[in-house]
Amino acid sequence: MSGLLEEKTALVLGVANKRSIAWSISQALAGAGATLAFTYQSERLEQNVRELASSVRSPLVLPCDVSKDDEMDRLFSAVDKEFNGLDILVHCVAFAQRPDLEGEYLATSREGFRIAQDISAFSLVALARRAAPLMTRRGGGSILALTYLGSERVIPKYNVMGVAKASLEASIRYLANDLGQRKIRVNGISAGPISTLAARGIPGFTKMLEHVRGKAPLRRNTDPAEVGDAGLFLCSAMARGITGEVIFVDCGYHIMGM
Ligand code: NAD
Ligand code: 0WE
Repeated sequence: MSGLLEEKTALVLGVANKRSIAWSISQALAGAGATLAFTYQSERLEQNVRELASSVRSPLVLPCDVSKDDEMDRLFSAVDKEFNGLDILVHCVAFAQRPDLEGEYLATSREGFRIAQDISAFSLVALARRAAPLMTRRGGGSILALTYLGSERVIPKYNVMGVAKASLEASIRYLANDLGQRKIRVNGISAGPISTLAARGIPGFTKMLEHVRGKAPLRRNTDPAEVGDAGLFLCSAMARGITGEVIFVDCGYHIMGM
C-alpha cells in the first residue's frame, strides 16, 4: 500500500464520537498510512474513543484534559515511548461555558473569557511546546488546528468563542514562526458549520446550516470528509511549503459579502 503518510505517526485530540471533525481527519490520516494515537477528555468519552481508535488499529489511547499540565506531560511521555518521536499533531478542541454562547458578548465574565481562551487557544501552545522536541527528533513535523469564521466576522452567539478562535489563529502564526526553523509547520482549517456534538447543542444550529447552504457558492453544507482530506493535505509533504496559514473548507461561504 502506498500512502502520503506511510511510516508517519500522529496524535489526535478532540475525538468525542464518530461525528467529530477530529474523527474525519483521523480517518483521512489513517487511510494515508499514518499510525494514530488518540486522547479522550473524560472517562465519559473513553469507551467511544477506544472503539473508534481500534477500528483504525491505533496502538495508544490516553486521557488528556487540556486544562491539566500533568495530563499533557504524561501524554507526551507515553507518545514518545510508543512512537519514539511524533510527526503530526491534530488539535480539535474547543470549549466555552454555555451561558457565554447565549446572550451578548458584552456580558462575558472574566472566568468565562479565561476558560474559553485556556481550553480553545492556550491548549495549542501548551501542546505544541511538548510536541516540538518529539518532532525535532523526526526532522520536522506538522501541527493542525481547527477554527471557525467567527474569529474574523461576527457570528451572533459565537461570542467568546470567536475571540478565542482569533487568539488560536494568531497563535498558529506565532507558533509557525517559532517552529519553522525546526521544520515544524503549523496551520489551521476554518471549517463551515458541521453537525457535531459541540454544534448540535447550539439553539438554531439547524437554521444556520440552512442559511449557509443557501448562500455558499457550492450551495451545500461542508462534509466532514472534506475537512479530513484538507487536513491530510496540510499534514502531508504536499503542503511542505505552507505554514502559518488558515485554509477555509466551507464550500466558499466566507467569500460572500451578500
Ligand atoms: P466535538 O464535540 O466532536 O469535538 C470537540 C472536542 O473538544 C470534544 O472531543 C471534547 O471532548 C473536546 N474538549 C472540550 N474541552 C476539552 C478539554 N478541556 N480537554 C480536552 N478536550 C476537550 O465537536 P467538533 O465540532 O468536531 O469540534 C472540533 C473542533 O472543530 C473545535 O475546535 C471546533 O471549534 C472546530 N470547529 C467546529 C465546527 C462545527 O461547526 N462543528 C466548525 C468549525 C470549527
Ligand atoms: O466551535 C464551535 C463550537 C464550540 C463549542 C461548543 C459548545 C457547546 C456546548 C464550544 N463550547 C461549547 N460549550 C458547550 O457547553 N463551532 C464552530 C460550532 C458553532 O458553535 C456556535 C456556532 C457554531 C458554528 C455557537 C453559536 C453560533 C454559531
